[in-house]
Amino acid sequence: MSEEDLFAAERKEDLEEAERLRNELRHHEYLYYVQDAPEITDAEYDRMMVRLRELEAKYPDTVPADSPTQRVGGKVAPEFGEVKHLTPLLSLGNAFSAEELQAFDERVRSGLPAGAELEYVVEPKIDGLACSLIYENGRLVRAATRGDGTVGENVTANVRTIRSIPLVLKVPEGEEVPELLDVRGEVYMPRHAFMRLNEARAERGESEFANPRNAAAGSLRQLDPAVTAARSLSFFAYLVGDGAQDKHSESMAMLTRYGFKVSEGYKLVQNIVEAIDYIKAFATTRNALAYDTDGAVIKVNAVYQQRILGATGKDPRWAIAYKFPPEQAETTLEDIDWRVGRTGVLTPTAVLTPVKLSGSVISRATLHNEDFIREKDIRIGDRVIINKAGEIIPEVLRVVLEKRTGDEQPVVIPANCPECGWEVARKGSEAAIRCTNPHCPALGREGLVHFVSREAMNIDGCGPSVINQLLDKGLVRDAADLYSLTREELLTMDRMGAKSADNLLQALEASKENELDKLLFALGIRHVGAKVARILASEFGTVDRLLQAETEELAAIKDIGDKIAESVVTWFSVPANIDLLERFRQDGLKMEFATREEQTNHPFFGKTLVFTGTLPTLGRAEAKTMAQDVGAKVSGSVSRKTDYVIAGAEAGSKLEKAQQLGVTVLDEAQFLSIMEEK
Ligand code: 3BD
Repeated sequence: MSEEDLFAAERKEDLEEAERLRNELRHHEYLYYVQDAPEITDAEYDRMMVRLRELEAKYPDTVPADSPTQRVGGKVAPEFGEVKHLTPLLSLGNAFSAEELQAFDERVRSGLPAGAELEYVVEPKIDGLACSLIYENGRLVRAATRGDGTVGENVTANVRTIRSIPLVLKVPEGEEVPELLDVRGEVYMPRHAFMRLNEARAERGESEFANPRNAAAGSLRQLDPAVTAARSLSFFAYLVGDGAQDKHSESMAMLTRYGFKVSEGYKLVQNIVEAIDYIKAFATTRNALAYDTDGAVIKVNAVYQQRILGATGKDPRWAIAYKFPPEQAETTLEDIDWRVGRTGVLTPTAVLTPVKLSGSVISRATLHNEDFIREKDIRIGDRVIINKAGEIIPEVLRVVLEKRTGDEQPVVIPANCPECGWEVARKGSEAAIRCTNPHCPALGREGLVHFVSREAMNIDGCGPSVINQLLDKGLVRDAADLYSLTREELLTMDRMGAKSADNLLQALEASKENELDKLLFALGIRHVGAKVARILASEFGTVDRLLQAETEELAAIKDIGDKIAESVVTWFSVPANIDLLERFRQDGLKMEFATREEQTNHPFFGKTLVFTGTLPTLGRAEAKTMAQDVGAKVSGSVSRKTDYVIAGAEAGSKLEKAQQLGVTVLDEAQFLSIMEEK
């Protein structure tokens, strides 16, 4: 073959691989962000992304705008343009009682021909912000906020970063791709993301968002899409703009097929009584959802009936929002409890006279920081209104000033750390007050709690009470001491039976095999969260290499800023920290990150495997992990993209399909022998 031919052949192969990776990544984004049912690990996803970036960098002019690599376009918008909506985004009338819902139902029925069959759809009302997404020939071309309903803000670049929003509609084979589709829905921030964001902001001394809704709005209005991308926003679709379907429920089903998340648990009901029953039941289960809801929306299902009913002003006559009563209660603030966290920040918690709030008894509420207390002029002895911010953590909303007696005491900001007595300090404009003692015992304790936590070293059976005892008994002073704990030592502890002790020892042993990113995160280096830890681990591969890195080298890495770089270098310059790492090494911790180069050589790397039937010796989960560890993707269904099917006893339709498609079928022995290669 001539050199030119070789080049052409390589190019063809690369482009095919890139297209395969794009489809795989889209599929896994869908499984992860829409279905909530990932089939591969984050590390594996990242690896595919890295490989795709590599290939795309080789042929930059072949990169499609809707490649998964292009979610963050990199351009910072100077400002947001205005967008006129294709059809206005309607408003929504409110109801606050069952009677008002009955009245809505009567209005609906009197607006329709007598005896018309009437169905409603009821769905959770998500507390986010309304947006319109325009798809032309199946591709997302524009996204806009609701604005005043007629004109909104162009937030396309930011919306593209939301991974539960398909950049390309997943139109099933045999269905026509719509020329134009206007998808409406709610952009929201899940509670855990909201809490993490606020924690990080508090840590940096920035003001916290009052609720997930504001956080979502603030995140969507970022000029830099990279900031939005880091904010874990999500999206639920609730309407197709032009009503191409006959029924709302059909639109929802279509949106589901196209790859959107639609309101979880929406329900088709036959009358208003069933709708009210649904809402009553939902009121008790909504706190279990991962996001905030502030009510439920009832919609007439038949689109022709919606047309007959029309709208009064901006409110459709065919839909209504039932709003839950605000979850608030009044009580007395008895005291303020200042605690020191892992980073040395003192946070105030209100100690309250216990009061019932939506089903639970509340006796503590967050006060965030000193500024919060000052702004609300909170005093000890005040009657206060509390609510559930993010529906989970109670918060002091305001003081009931009318009930002041004059006996209330102003809040004294502690001058000394409640844990060690050292002075506290407030830096510059930061809201946070910190303990100045670098060896404050609180740091150690909270640091250990963090070290063993799930996202860090994931050491089960080592909760805060165990850690407190270990410290109190002098059995551990730092994280490395955990690894020299003996069974006998553990058995001297309260409520620690032989079984718990063995489990803990086993969990410690297992944690030694953790990849480097877990350890880096566990160390609690300032500004090194789980994500940064993963980047550092994959860039450097070993602790020793990271240890030698200079600030400039670190800051040159994508997503690592000066602040992080400095913090890492500082941490590694402290002799006690180096000592800690040395002890980890002696304890047998792995401290390495399986690098891509090692894996890419494996015959299963980047291949898609499907397991089916019962394997003679391996469990399904075990086989899956083995394959993933060498960089294979494990999928649940056989398609043209499947590279290998590993079939055991009683393999059914998947095996048949594999044979039909000509996919290579292996038995367990063959699978294991390929696993051994490399
Ligand atoms: C939700 C209108 C209709 C299509 C008009 C019936 C008012 C915010 O989960 N359906 C939902 C949700 C909101 C909706 C409609 N279905 N309108 C809906 C909605 N499941 N949140 N809203 N909106 C969206 C609004 N937003 C800001 C200012 C004024 N109105």
